[in-house]
Amino acid sequence: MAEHSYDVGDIQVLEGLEPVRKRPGMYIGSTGPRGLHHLVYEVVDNSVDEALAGVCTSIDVTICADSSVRVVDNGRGIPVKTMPQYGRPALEIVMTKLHAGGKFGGEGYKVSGGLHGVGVSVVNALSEWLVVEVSRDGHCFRQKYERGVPVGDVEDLGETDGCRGTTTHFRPDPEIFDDLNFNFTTLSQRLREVAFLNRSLRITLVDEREDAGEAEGSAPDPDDDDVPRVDLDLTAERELYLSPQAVSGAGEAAVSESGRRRSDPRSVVYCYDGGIVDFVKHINKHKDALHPRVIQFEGEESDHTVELAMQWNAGYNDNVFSFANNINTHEGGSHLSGFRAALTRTINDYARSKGFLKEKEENLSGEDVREGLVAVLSVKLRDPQFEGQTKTKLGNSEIRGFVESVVNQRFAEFLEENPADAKQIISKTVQAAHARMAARKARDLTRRKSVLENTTLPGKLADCSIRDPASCELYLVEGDSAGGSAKQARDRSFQAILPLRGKILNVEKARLNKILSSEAIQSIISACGTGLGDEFELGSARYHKLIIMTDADVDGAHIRTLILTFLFRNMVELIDAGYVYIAQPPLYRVTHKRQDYYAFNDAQLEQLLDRIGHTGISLQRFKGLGEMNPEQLWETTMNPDRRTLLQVTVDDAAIADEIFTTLMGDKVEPRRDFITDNAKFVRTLDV
Ligand code: 0RA
Repeated sequence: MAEHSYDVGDIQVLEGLEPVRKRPGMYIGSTGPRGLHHLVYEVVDNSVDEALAGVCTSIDVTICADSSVRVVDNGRGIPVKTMPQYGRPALEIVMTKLHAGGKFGGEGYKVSGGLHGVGVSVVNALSEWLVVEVSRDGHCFRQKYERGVPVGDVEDLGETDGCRGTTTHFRPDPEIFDDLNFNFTTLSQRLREVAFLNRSLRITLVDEREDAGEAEGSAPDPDDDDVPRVDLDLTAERELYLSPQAVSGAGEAAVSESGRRRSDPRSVVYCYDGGIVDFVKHINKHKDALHPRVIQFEGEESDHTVELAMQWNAGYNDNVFSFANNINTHEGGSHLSGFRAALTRTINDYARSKGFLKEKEENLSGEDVREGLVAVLSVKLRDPQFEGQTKTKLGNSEIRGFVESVVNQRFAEFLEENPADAKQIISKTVQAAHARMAARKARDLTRRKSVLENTTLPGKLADCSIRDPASCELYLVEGDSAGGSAKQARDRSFQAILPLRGKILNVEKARLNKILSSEAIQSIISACGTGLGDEFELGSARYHKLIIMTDADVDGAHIRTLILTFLFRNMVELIDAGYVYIAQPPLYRVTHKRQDYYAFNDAQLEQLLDRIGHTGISLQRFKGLGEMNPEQLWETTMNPDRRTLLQVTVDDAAIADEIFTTLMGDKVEPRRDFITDNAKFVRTLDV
């Protein structure tokens, strides 16, 4: 290690990273899996900034065997010349000084990723070691750091053959992070999104870990809570619907249970010459498009750009994804409002002028025109302001008018120039309006009816006695007999039981008015107390835990999926608020020397039998919840001190939509493929 002295300015620089190690959460959100993955996004975003500047065409990400990550780009390379004001090379300053906002190094950038843009120095501070190599000005340079502190100066490694770029290789610090298990799927999904948003940028991800699948199994989900969660990502989803017990994080045993997913590729390459048009095609892949081509516009003005790709399908959902500087603006913002306003206005103007809407008919609503719409809206701007609870709402007000005028003008042109497509789109929205009016009538009816009956609670509900929603739980239970067991098993002070008879309606194939006529759905809505759609009120929720409890068999998985589909499509706020959970009933009971042991899946059972021995035991396999006596059900599945609940989260609405469309939509082929592809993961099911 080279000794070298620092002047006063340098000491400041070094101290600069201390707060990052003291309070990592302030910079990367958490030190759990989410924060860990954030490190990679931060480094990649710096490379993407080079791509945005038009000087980088490929980014290669490698998860190495020692849980370090290497990111290689062919951008300009981080500058290395000595900065007069610091007397140190720019590279060292970039890597060791916190710089809030704005890009270092002058005018190189038009725009830059705002949310993750805490700077690569934060990654450096939180890495056990980091090595950066820069090829620039015909030479290759390198500097190493430990926990953010340079271990020696920038070295000149000699001439290069003219290639350029930056390689950042770092190992997250185990003193900071709970565990270093990068999740291949999580990283690949984000990288795919980045590739969609940056046309023709080639991004690769390679996993060099010995047992890539195994490592993945122990960190399926980049979240930090103690509560195990089930993200609706494609992989977790297999487990969610087909074998929830395989989702690790669900208590110790589940971690050891989750085996390697052999079908997970160890490397992927993403490169989309169609950019966000390919993104829309991808989302609509398994849906019936209403018009053959994806509608696409771009617009540019002084220092911001907008790109839009959209296509309607025959379904009933609205899938509009908005981005600002490649950041997914989950909470929307000014760009999204500009887009929505323009869409509604342009369609209404066109529908009126062509006689699709009669004079006396009311205007199509925003919801009407977005029925069946898949759109990706991507804006890039110099100084993005992110607001909102998760800092994913774009605040820049100037963007609204800009997006609105581009979409107004270009979409009106499109409709005029493509009358056949226009007709398809307009008829769809007019039908949606008619259905909306019918639904309103149906809703008014149910409301009046419940008023007459003088109670809004469903008759089958066995409510709890406590009234404070924060301590109350509602179990949605499959079938009357399981409902009966649950009623006996529960702690009636805070646990309410709602038995649901038979299959509930598949909302994926129905409009709201039909959905509302289903008895099971009505009872869920009224028990929740929140209302629905426009009238949804999270504050009126009667329970802060909604626990889906179904049998560990195919029917149970199906019912669980139906309930989740309904909640995702109609009451997603409950999921967002973290109120939705899945109960985990055991599959086996083993009695040994008068002691009862429970296993939630086959792997656990094997483990257990290895531990207590295979002789002199009695083994019971539960076919359904109804087979457990109330004490057993309480002890294993309902007792808050012992049970394991999986929390349902939707991190990526695009992926969740894809899953629900695949599983619950009209097309049989993709569903069959999905099920055949995933059948090998099914371990805890009675097929
Ligand atoms: C500062 C200034 C310039 C580029 C970069 C930093 C830069 C940072 C990273 C991080 C990963 N890859 C990167 N590539 C570049 C502008 C340099 C110029 O104008 O030549």
